[in-house]
Amino acid sequence: MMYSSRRKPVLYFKEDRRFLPWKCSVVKLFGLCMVLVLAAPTADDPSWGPHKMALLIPFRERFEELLVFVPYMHAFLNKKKIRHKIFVINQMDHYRFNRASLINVGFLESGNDTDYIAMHDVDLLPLNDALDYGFPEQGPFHVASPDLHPLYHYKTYVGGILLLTKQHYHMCNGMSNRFWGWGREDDEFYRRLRTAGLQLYRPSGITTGYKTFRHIHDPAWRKRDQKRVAAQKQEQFKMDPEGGLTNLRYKVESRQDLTISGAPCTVLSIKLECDQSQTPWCLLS
Ligand code: UD2
Ligand code: MN
Repeated sequence: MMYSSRRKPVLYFKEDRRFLPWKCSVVKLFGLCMVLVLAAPTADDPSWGPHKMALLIPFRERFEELLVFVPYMHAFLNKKKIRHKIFVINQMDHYRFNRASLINVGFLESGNDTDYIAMHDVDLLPLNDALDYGFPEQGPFHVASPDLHPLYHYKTYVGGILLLTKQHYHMCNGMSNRFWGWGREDDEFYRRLRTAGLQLYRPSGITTGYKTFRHIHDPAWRKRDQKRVAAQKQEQFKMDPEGGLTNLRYKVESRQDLTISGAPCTVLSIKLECDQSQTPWCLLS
Protein backbone atom coordinates (compact mmCIF):
# COMPACT_ATOMS: atom_id res chain seq x y z
CA MET A 1 0.00 0.00 0.00
CA MET A 2 2.68 2.32 1.12
CA TYR A 3 4.60 1.62 -2.01
CA SER A 4 1.73 2.19 -4.42
CA SER A 5 0.61 5.37 -2.72
CA ARG A 6 4.14 6.55 -3.04
CA ARG A 7 4.21 5.67 -6.66
CA LYS A 8 1.08 7.45 -7.50
CA PRO A 9 2.48 10.92 -7.27
CA VAL A 10 5.45 9.73 -9.23
CA LEU A 11 3.19 8.43 -11.97
CA TYR A 12 1.12 11.55 -11.86
CA PHE A 13 4.23 13.63 -12.06
CA LYS A 14 5.47 11.61 -15.00
CA GLU A 15 2.21 12.05 -16.87
CA ASP A 16 2.12 15.78 -16.32
CA ARG A 17 5.76 16.30 -17.03
CA ARG A 18 5.28 17.33 -20.64
CA PHE A 19 3.25 20.28 -19.47
CA LEU A 20 5.09 21.18 -16.36
CA PRO A 21 8.17 22.88 -17.77
CA TRP A 22 5.91 24.88 -20.08
CA LYS A 23 3.54 25.87 -17.26
CA CYS A 24 6.42 26.69 -15.07
CA SER A 25 8.12 28.95 -17.62
CA VAL A 26 4.87 30.78 -18.43
CA VAL A 27 4.31 31.46 -14.76
CA LYS A 28 7.92 32.52 -14.35
CA LEU A 29 7.75 34.73 -17.40
CA PHE A 30 4.55 36.35 -16.15
CA GLY A 31 6.14 36.91 -12.77
CA LEU A 32 9.21 38.42 -14.37
CA CYS A 33 7.06 40.70 -16.49
CA MET A 34 5.13 41.87 -13.43
CA VAL A 35 8.37 42.59 -11.59
CA LEU A 36 9.70 44.54 -14.57
CA VAL A 37 6.45 46.48 -14.98
CA LEU A 38 6.32 47.34 -11.30
CA ALA A 39 10.02 48.18 -11.10
CA ALA A 40 10.03 50.29 -14.28
CA PRO A 41 9.79 53.96 -13.44
CA THR A 42 6.37 55.35 -14.38
CA ALA A 43 5.23 58.89 -13.87
CA ASP A 44 2.17 57.69 -11.89
CA ASP A 45 4.42 56.57 -9.08
CA PRO A 46 4.07 58.94 -6.08
CA SER A 47 7.79 58.50 -5.32
CA TRP A 48 8.39 60.84 -8.28
CA GLY A 49 7.16 63.70 -6.12
CA PRO A 50 4.69 66.46 -6.85
CA HIS A 51 6.74 68.62 -9.25
CA LYS A 52 6.82 68.64 -13.03
CA MET A 53 9.39 70.26 -15.27
CA ALA A 54 8.77 71.96 -18.60
CA LEU A 55 11.94 71.34 -20.59
CA LEU A 56 12.18 74.23 -23.05
CA ILE A 57 14.37 73.88 -26.12
CA PRO A 58 14.91 77.08 -28.12
CA PHE A 59 15.10 75.70 -31.63
CA ARG A 60 15.71 76.35 -35.30
CA GLU A 61 17.13 73.96 -37.90
CA ARG A 62 18.84 71.49 -35.58
CA PHE A 63 16.95 68.42 -36.68
CA GLU A 64 19.76 65.87 -36.27
CA GLU A 65 20.49 67.10 -32.74
CA LEU A 66 16.78 66.95 -31.85
CA LEU A 67 16.54 63.31 -32.96
CA VAL A 68 19.29 62.48 -30.49
CA PHE A 69 18.25 64.86 -27.72
CA VAL A 70 14.58 64.03 -27.15
CA PRO A 71 14.89 60.24 -26.70
CA TYR A 72 18.09 60.68 -24.67
CA MET A 73 16.60 63.25 -22.27
CA HIS A 74 13.30 61.42 -21.90
CA ALA A 75 15.16 58.30 -20.80
CA PHE A 76 17.61 60.27 -18.64
CA LEU A 77 14.83 62.08 -16.76
CA ASN A 78 12.69 58.95 -16.35
CA LYS A 79 15.67 57.15 -14.87
CA LYS A 80 15.94 60.01 -12.38
CA LYS A 81 12.15 59.99 -11.75
CA ILE A 82 11.75 63.55 -12.94
CA ARG A 83 8.25 64.28 -14.26
CA HIS A 84 8.66 66.30 -17.39
CA LYS A 85 7.21 67.60 -20.61
CA ILE A 86 9.53 68.48 -23.50
CA PHE A 87 8.72 71.57 -25.58
CA VAL A 88 10.52 72.38 -28.81
CA ILE A 89 10.11 76.12 -29.36
CA ASN A 90 10.65 76.35 -33.07
CA GLN A 91 11.34 79.84 -34.42
CA MET A 92 9.72 79.99 -37.88
CA ASP A 93 9.71 83.74 -38.63
CA HIS A 94 12.51 85.15 -40.77
CA TYR A 95 14.23 87.24 -38.11
CA ARG A 96 17.57 86.31 -36.62
CA PHE A 97 17.49 83.60 -33.96
CA ASN A 98 16.29 84.82 -30.58
CA ARG A 99 16.96 82.24 -27.90
CA ALA A 100 15.68 84.38 -25.02
CA SER A 101 12.34 85.24 -26.62
CA LEU A 102 11.79 81.57 -27.45
CA ILE A 103 12.36 80.65 -23.81
CA ASN A 104 9.84 83.34 -22.81
CA VAL A 105 7.33 81.83 -25.24
CA GLY A 106 7.97 78.35 -23.86
CA PHE A 107 7.41 79.60 -20.33
CA LEU A 108 4.06 81.20 -21.24
CA GLU A 109 2.87 78.26 -23.35
CA SER A 110 3.95 75.42 -21.06
CA GLY A 111 0.61 75.05 -19.24
CA ASN A 112 -0.42 74.84 -15.59
CA ASP A 113 0.62 71.25 -14.97
CA THR A 114 4.32 72.16 -14.88
CA ASP A 115 5.76 74.23 -12.03
CA TYR A 116 9.37 74.70 -13.10
CA ILE A 117 11.32 75.16 -16.30
CA ALA A 118 14.62 73.97 -17.70
CA MET A 119 16.04 76.15 -20.43
CA HIS A 120 18.01 73.57 -22.33
CA ASP A 121 20.22 73.67 -25.41
CA VAL A 122 19.35 70.98 -27.93
CA ASP A 123 23.01 70.05 -28.33
CA LEU A 124 24.07 69.59 -24.71
CA LEU A 125 23.63 66.11 -23.24
CA PRO A 126 24.12 65.45 -19.53
CA LEU A 127 26.23 62.33 -19.16
CA ASN A 128 26.33 61.98 -15.39
CA ASP A 129 23.21 60.51 -13.73
CA ALA A 130 24.12 62.26 -10.49
CA LEU A 131 23.27 65.69 -11.94
CA ASP A 132 20.26 67.17 -10.17
CA TYR A 133 17.24 68.10 -12.32
CA GLY A 134 14.77 68.38 -9.42
CA PHE A 135 12.55 71.30 -8.43
CA PRO A 136 14.89 74.26 -7.74
CA GLU A 137 13.05 75.45 -4.67
CA GLN A 138 15.83 77.56 -3.12
CA GLY A 139 16.84 79.38 -6.27
CA PRO A 140 17.87 79.00 -9.92
CA PHE A 141 20.01 75.90 -10.46
CA HIS A 142 22.68 76.10 -13.13
CA VAL A 143 23.19 72.50 -14.23
CA ALA A 144 25.78 73.35 -16.93
CA SER A 145 28.07 74.92 -14.34
CA PRO A 146 31.30 76.56 -15.59
CA ASP A 147 33.23 73.98 -13.51
CA LEU A 148 31.72 71.19 -15.62
CA HIS A 149 30.95 72.80 -18.96
CA PRO A 150 33.30 71.67 -21.75
CA LEU A 151 33.63 75.20 -23.22
CA TYR A 152 32.62 78.11 -20.95
CA HIS A 153 34.41 78.62 -17.67
CA TYR A 154 33.65 82.16 -16.46
CA LYS A 155 31.99 82.56 -13.09
CA THR A 156 28.86 84.42 -14.14
CA TYR A 157 28.05 82.04 -17.01
CA VAL A 158 24.45 80.75 -16.81
CA GLY A 159 23.93 79.35 -20.32
CA GLY A 160 23.46 75.82 -21.55
CA ILE A 161 21.10 74.36 -18.94
CA LEU A 162 19.40 76.42 -16.23
CA LEU A 163 16.47 75.38 -14.02
CA LEU A 164 14.08 77.85 -12.39
CA THR A 165 10.75 77.65 -10.65
CA LYS A 166 8.07 79.44 -12.62
CA GLN A 167 7.70 81.83 -9.72
CA HIS A 168 11.39 82.81 -9.88
CA TYR A 169 11.32 83.17 -13.67
CA HIS A 170 8.32 85.46 -13.28
CA MET A 171 10.19 87.54 -10.68
CA CYS A 172 12.84 88.22 -13.35
CA ASN A 173 10.18 89.20 -15.90
CA GLY A 174 11.67 86.37 -17.95
CA MET A 175 14.50 87.14 -20.35
CA SER A 176 15.12 90.21 -22.47
CA ASN A 177 13.73 90.17 -26.03
CA ARG A 178 16.43 92.51 -27.34
CA PHE A 179 18.97 89.79 -28.20
CA TRP A 180 18.82 88.70 -31.84
CA GLY A 181 21.62 86.49 -33.12
CA TRP A 182 24.07 84.61 -30.95
CA GLY A 183 25.06 85.47 -27.42
CA ARG A 184 24.87 87.85 -24.43
CA GLU A 185 21.23 87.12 -23.55
CA ASP A 186 22.44 84.64 -20.95
CA ASP A 187 24.80 87.19 -19.40
CA GLU A 188 21.98 89.73 -19.26
CA PHE A 189 19.84 87.11 -17.54
CA TYR A 190 22.53 86.64 -14.89
CA ARG A 191 22.09 90.32 -14.04
CA ARG A 192 18.33 89.84 -13.81
CA LEU A 193 18.84 87.07 -11.28
CA ARG A 194 20.95 89.46 -9.20
CA THR A 195 18.40 92.27 -9.53
CA ALA A 196 15.59 89.93 -8.42
CA GLY A 197 17.71 89.02 -5.37
CA LEU A 198 17.87 85.35 -6.32
CA GLN A 199 20.70 83.14 -5.16
CA LEU A 200 22.21 80.97 -7.90
CA TYR A 201 22.99 77.31 -7.14
CA ARG A 202 25.23 74.87 -8.96
CA PRO A 203 25.92 71.12 -8.74
CA SER A 204 28.27 69.89 -6.04
CA GLY A 205 30.04 66.58 -5.63
CA ILE A 206 30.15 65.85 -9.37
CA THR A 207 33.43 64.11 -10.13
CA THR A 208 33.32 63.92 -13.92
CA GLY A 209 34.69 67.44 -14.56
CA TYR A 210 34.62 68.68 -18.13
CA LYS A 211 33.38 65.25 -19.21
CA THR A 212 30.03 65.76 -17.45
CA PHE A 213 28.34 66.83 -20.70
CA ARG A 214 28.55 66.04 -24.37
CA HIS A 215 28.22 69.10 -26.57
CA ILE A 216 27.16 67.73 -29.97
CA HIS A 217 28.02 70.92 -31.80
CA ASP A 218 30.19 71.11 -34.89
CA PRO A 219 30.95 74.84 -35.12
CA ALA A 220 31.82 74.67 -38.83
CA TRP A 221 28.42 73.20 -39.62
CA ARG A 222 26.32 74.93 -36.95
CA LYS A 223 27.65 78.44 -37.34
CA ARG A 224 27.01 80.97 -34.61
CA ASP A 225 25.42 84.20 -35.82
CA GLN A 226 27.88 86.59 -34.18
CA LYS A 227 27.32 89.53 -36.51
CA ARG A 228 26.77 92.83 -34.79
CA VAL A 229 24.58 95.27 -36.65
CA ALA A 230 24.92 99.01 -35.94
CA ALA A 231 23.89 99.89 -32.37
CA GLN A 232 23.85 96.21 -31.41
CA LYS A 233 27.58 96.53 -30.80
CA GLN A 234 27.01 98.71 -27.74
CA GLU A 235 23.51 97.54 -26.83
CA GLN A 236 24.54 93.90 -26.37
CA PHE A 237 26.30 94.74 -23.10
CA LYS A 238 23.47 96.78 -21.59
CA MET A 239 20.87 95.54 -19.23
CA ASP A 240 17.25 95.72 -20.38
CA PRO A 241 15.44 96.89 -17.24
CA GLU A 242 11.91 96.95 -18.68
CA GLY A 243 11.50 94.27 -21.30
CA GLY A 244 10.83 90.57 -20.86
CA LEU A 245 7.61 88.60 -20.48
CA THR A 246 5.72 91.91 -20.42
CA ASN A 247 6.74 93.12 -23.90
CA LEU A 248 7.08 89.80 -25.73
CA ARG A 249 5.09 89.64 -28.97
CA TYR A 250 4.54 86.41 -30.88
CA LYS A 251 2.08 84.11 -32.61
CA VAL A 252 1.77 80.36 -32.13
CA GLU A 253 1.38 79.08 -35.69
CA SER A 254 0.99 75.44 -34.66
CA ARG A 255 1.20 73.07 -31.73
CA GLN A 256 2.07 69.48 -32.62
CA ASP A 257 2.66 66.45 -30.46
CA LEU A 258 5.38 64.17 -31.76
CA THR A 259 7.14 61.11 -30.52
CA ILE A 260 10.76 60.49 -31.44
CA SER A 261 11.74 56.85 -30.94
CA GLY A 262 8.89 56.59 -28.44
CA ALA A 263 9.77 59.79 -26.55
CA PRO A 264 7.03 62.44 -26.55
CA CYS A 265 7.53 66.14 -27.18
CA THR A 266 5.44 69.12 -28.24
CA VAL A 267 6.61 71.33 -31.10
CA LEU A 268 5.39 74.92 -30.93
CA SER A 269 6.03 76.77 -34.15
CA ILE A 270 6.41 80.42 -33.35
CA LYS A 271 6.48 83.66 -35.26
CA LEU A 272 8.24 86.24 -33.14
CA GLU A 273 7.50 89.87 -33.80
CA CYS A 274 10.20 92.50 -33.88
CA ASP A 275 9.78 96.18 -33.14
CA GLN A 276 12.33 97.46 -35.61
CA SER A 277 12.37 100.90 -34.06
CA GLN A 278 13.64 99.28 -30.85
CA THR A 279 15.89 96.51 -32.18
CA PRO A 280 16.64 97.08 -35.89
CA TRP A 281 19.29 94.36 -35.63
CA CYS A 282 16.60 91.63 -35.68
CA LEU A 283 17.34 91.72 -39.41
CA LEU A 284 20.80 91.56 -40.95
CA SER A 285 20.23 94.09 -43.70
C1 UD2 B 1 26.05 78.82 -25.84
C2 UD2 B 1 25.21 78.30 -24.68
C3 UD2 B 1 23.75 78.70 -24.86
C4 UD2 B 1 23.63 80.19 -25.00
C5 UD2 B 1 24.51 80.63 -26.16
C6 UD2 B 1 24.52 82.12 -26.32
C7 UD2 B 1 26.30 76.18 -24.21
C8 UD2 B 1 26.31 74.74 -24.46
N1 UD2 B 1 25.29 76.86 -24.71
O1 UD2 B 1 25.60 78.13 -26.98
O2 UD2 B 1 22.98 78.26 -23.77
O3 UD2 B 1 23.99 80.81 -23.81
O4 UD2 B 1 25.87 80.21 -25.97
O5 UD2 B 1 23.40 82.53 -27.05
O6 UD2 B 1 27.15 76.72 -23.57
N2 UD2 B 1 19.78 77.18 -31.58
C9 UD2 B 1 19.06 76.58 -32.62
N3 UD2 B 1 19.28 77.02 -33.90
C10 UD2 B 1 20.14 78.00 -34.20
C11 UD2 B 1 20.87 78.59 -33.14
C12 UD2 B 1 20.67 78.14 -31.84
O7 UD2 B 1 18.26 75.68 -32.40
O8 UD2 B 1 20.27 78.35 -35.37
C13 UD2 B 1 19.50 76.77 -30.18
C14 UD2 B 1 19.93 75.35 -29.89
O9 UD2 B 1 19.11 74.82 -28.88
C15 UD2 B 1 21.33 75.59 -29.41
C16 UD2 B 1 21.17 76.85 -28.57
O10 UD2 B 1 20.20 77.61 -29.27
O11 UD2 B 1 21.84 74.51 -28.69
C17 UD2 B 1 22.47 77.64 -28.37
O12 UD2 B 1 23.06 77.96 -29.62
P1 UD2 B 1 24.42 77.32 -30.15
O13 UD2 B 1 24.49 75.90 -29.78
O14 UD2 B 1 24.53 77.67 -31.57
O15 UD2 B 1 25.52 78.19 -29.40
P2 UD2 B 1 26.54 77.80 -28.21
O16 UD2 B 1 26.85 76.36 -28.21
O17 UD2 B 1 27.67 78.74 -28.24
MN1 MN C 1 25.90 74.56 -28.93
